[in-house]
Amino acid sequence: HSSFNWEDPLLLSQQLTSEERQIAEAARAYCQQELQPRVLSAYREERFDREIMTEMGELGLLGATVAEEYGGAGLGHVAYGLIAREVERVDSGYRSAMSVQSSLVMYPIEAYGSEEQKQKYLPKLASGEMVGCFGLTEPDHGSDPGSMITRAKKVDGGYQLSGQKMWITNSPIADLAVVWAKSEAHDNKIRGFIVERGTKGFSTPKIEGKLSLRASITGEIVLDEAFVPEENLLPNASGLSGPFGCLNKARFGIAWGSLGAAEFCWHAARQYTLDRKQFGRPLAANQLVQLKLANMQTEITLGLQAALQVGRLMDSGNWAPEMVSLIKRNNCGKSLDIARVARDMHGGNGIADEFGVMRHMVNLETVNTYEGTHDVHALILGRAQTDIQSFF
Ligand code: TGC
Ligand code: FAD
Repeated sequence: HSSFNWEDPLLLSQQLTSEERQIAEAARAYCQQELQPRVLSAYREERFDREIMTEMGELGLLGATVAEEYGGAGLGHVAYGLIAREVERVDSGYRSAMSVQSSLVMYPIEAYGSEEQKQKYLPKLASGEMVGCFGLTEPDHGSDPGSMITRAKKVDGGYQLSGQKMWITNSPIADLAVVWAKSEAHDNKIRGFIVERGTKGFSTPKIEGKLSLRASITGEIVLDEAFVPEENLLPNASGLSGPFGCLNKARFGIAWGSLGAAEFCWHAARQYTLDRKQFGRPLAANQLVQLKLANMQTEITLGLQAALQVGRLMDSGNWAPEMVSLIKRNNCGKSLDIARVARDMHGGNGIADEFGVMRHMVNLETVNTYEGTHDVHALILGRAQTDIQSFF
């Protein structure tokens, strides 16, 4: 038999193509060299550095799955997942900025947009020259976005949008927003609109005081009779399947990304308990500590295998949204548990921001909540196996 690789127990890297391995290595080098040194002060100061988007764009990390003719990288889903894992190994907030741009802004424009919209926006979003955001959640409608009250009223030459979106990643710095609203001219169906910065009646106040995801910028979108020209309506999406089509992609990336954060915490807990001595020997010499490390290793390894399998199925077109719910829910929940245990294993040092584990822990509280909470994904999976919908 061959020797056991504790960091990659089931040899995930051997299951990747050489292109996928190269992408993961390039992403890791950037993230460790350029993002890791910035994250501590960004988190302390609740600051997102805008130039990160330009840097990611230069490296081809934005719109990984978007076609090359529109400036994307034309890669498969597994490659996208590997990028998310490397970015989130540093911070979930940086991965959020990347996910929103790639899956929630570029993807809908590519999948539902007109040729003119694709040519106008995608290359600039891919290079990081433009930043986008995705407005679905409202103050009173989160898990149940179908009940949204944001409205599009038909007017001469376009639409007038009114309403409020809440908890929107990137909104305060966004050059454009993909906003979902019920359109009176389309039987009150949910439609997607590209709203550009500078539109009268469009503003994006920043949400202050987050205890989680502090290195990501979050805001509202306020629409006060904001005029959107006809050509900025996404022509090929109607109903909730429009925004959910984007969420499938983003949730898939999060399933990989959250495990990147968990891996950071696992590796940190292993090294810390090897280095730190109590009662005259390393903490890692204790059975209780080794049990925790073995649990972390097992859950991360199984979670990565599941994410890889879903990625392969997505690339071959043989997938269902419930598969994505299963891995988003499990991997985020397990990552949050792992971060909490790693925090504990660091003792008092675990609460200091320099050690990074508590930052990951509080970030993962958001990751477990957004894009469908842990429990909402359980309800999706429950419905799919009982044929009984528990929510209305
Ligand atoms: P339901 O009756 O289930 O479905 C309504 C219509 O939507 C279609 N659909 C999907 N289509 C594609 N993919 C999916 N995953 C889909 N899920 C549903 C469905 O086929 C149907 O289509 P049609 O044509 O028949 O009308 O709708 P419901 O209202 O009962 O849904 C309930 C529930 C719980 C499933 C859903 O609302 C839900 O998933 N809630 C969670 C909301 C959520 O995830 N919000 C995310 C906001 S964005 C965000 O958090 C970004 S953070 C990013 C970051 O910073 O990284
Ligand atoms: P609620 O829906 O009010 O849920 C509260 C609790 O009730 C949860 O525990 C939930 O699981 C539970 N619950 C809800 N319904 C049921 C039920 N039927 N049965 C049992 N339990 C239930 N949204 C965007 O559109 N774009 C973004 O870019 C974006 N970025 C975000 C960034 C951050 C930092 C955060 C925190 C959120 C972001 N969101 C974004 C919003 C996010 O998607 C929502 O917070 C999430 O969908 C949950 O909605 P809610 O907060 O309204 O909670």
